[in-house]
Amino acid sequence: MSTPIPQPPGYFLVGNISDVDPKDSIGSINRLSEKYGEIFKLSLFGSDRYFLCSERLVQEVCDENRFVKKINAGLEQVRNGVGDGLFTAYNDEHSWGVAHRTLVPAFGPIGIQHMYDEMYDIATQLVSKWARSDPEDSIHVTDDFTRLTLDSIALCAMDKRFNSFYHEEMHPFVDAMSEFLVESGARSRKTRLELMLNRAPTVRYESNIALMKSVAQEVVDRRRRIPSEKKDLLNAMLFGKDPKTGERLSDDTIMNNMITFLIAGHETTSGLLSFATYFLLKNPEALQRAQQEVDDVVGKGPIKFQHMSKLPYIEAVLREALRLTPTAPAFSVTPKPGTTEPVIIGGQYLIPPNSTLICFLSKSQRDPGVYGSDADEFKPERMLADKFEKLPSGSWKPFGNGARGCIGRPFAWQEAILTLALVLQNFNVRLADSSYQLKIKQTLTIKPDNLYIKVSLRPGID
Ligand code: MNH
Repeated sequence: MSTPIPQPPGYFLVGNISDVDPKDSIGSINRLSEKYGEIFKLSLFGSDRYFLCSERLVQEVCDENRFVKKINAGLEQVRNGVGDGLFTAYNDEHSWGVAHRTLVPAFGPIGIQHMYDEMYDIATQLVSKWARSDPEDSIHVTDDFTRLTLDSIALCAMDKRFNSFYHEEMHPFVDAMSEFLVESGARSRKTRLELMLNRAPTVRYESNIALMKSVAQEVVDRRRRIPSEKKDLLNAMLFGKDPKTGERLSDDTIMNNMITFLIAGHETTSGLLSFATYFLLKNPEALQRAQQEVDDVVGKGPIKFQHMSKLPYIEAVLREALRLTPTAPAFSVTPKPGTTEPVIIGGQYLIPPNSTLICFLSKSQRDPGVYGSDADEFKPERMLADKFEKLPSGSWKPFGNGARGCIGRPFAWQEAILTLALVLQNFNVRLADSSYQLKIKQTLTIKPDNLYIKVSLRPGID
């Protein structure tokens, strides 16, 4: 016997479309989960989607022997811009394996150690900018963190300087990218007829894709013209060989991955740094403890690569921020190809083969069965290494799962620790408006909306 999976009453043809506010889908899903519990189903645009909101269900579908990543309707559209790039490649797409095996070492511990000095260079640009601001200036934190993360991935991965801190406006790549992502989502909700009748958004969409491609092409062309000895991702892609098959990446795959890194490599980390800052400002004791840790471990001198593994409380703050506000808020899986019969999950729910199962992190990472009745509160202590290591495996999945999990995790982690530590070392930080209430802005990722801070340089720093 299986338990029926709840679904809000829908409408003929459009199904549950009215249950999800496209501007606040996370809020909508959160509310539905409060009403229906650990699993519910929505029928959207002709297909059923199952939302998994508890630790145990997420844990179960993260078993790669039974489930694999699903390229859902939204990702299918993102392929219009980045094709077989790592993030959007199909599981059985040959070029995914070639690119994955070629790039894993470049993103590994030694790879990112090579990138430390360049990350530090960019992070100090943020510090210099803030140091020159008037203590009464309001700083749009998320914009500056986006400048930092974009410049950092571009410099570390492909030796390209966007120099975002020297410009009022963001680099055109940023706008093209966010419009492209938003429109990819919108397109997955449009019918073919709508796409045909209203061409204007498609024209704009295509010009955004062209802009992203031209930025990536320019970088590739320059490297071919002026070779470099750098051990970066671009050289790994241009000259590296797949250790398994000996193959090289095709030019198309290289371009797709360049754009993929620029996109995947900055939005999520910028959001993480912004949320971490927000939570620290709302929790003065945690802020104090984090700053104290930097003072004790680093003092006033330069922050070195060796410090990265010696800041456990900073790491706990980042983990707790990603738990409460996972900047990539969900990922999708499906029963393994070849599954012909419905599968049972949670010992009780019947799932048809080919269905989309959405691991909804904003809820599953707040499972009170794991985190207790204070699951909604920001408490970095629960993420200190000894406790973190004992958490059940489905309770913290902000970087996705298994072979298709985040390849940039060590990169993002180093960048986030370094930046947060550098900010706390140099500044006292406060909210520009102490009554600020968290509002979330979502594209494909989430960030705090309209978060402004004020900073003052700490005494004793030259
Ligand atoms: Mn990242 C995959 C979250 C930083 C590049 N990333 C994923 C997935 C999640 C994720 C979740 C799995 C998506 C899915 O299953 O559909 N990533 C993050 C978060 C941060 C992050 C929360 C920062 C914080 N990611 C980065 C950085 C880079 C990067 C930095 C690059 C420099 N991520 C990727 C790529 C993939 C990915 C590439 C796809 C990997 C694959 O499927 O082979």
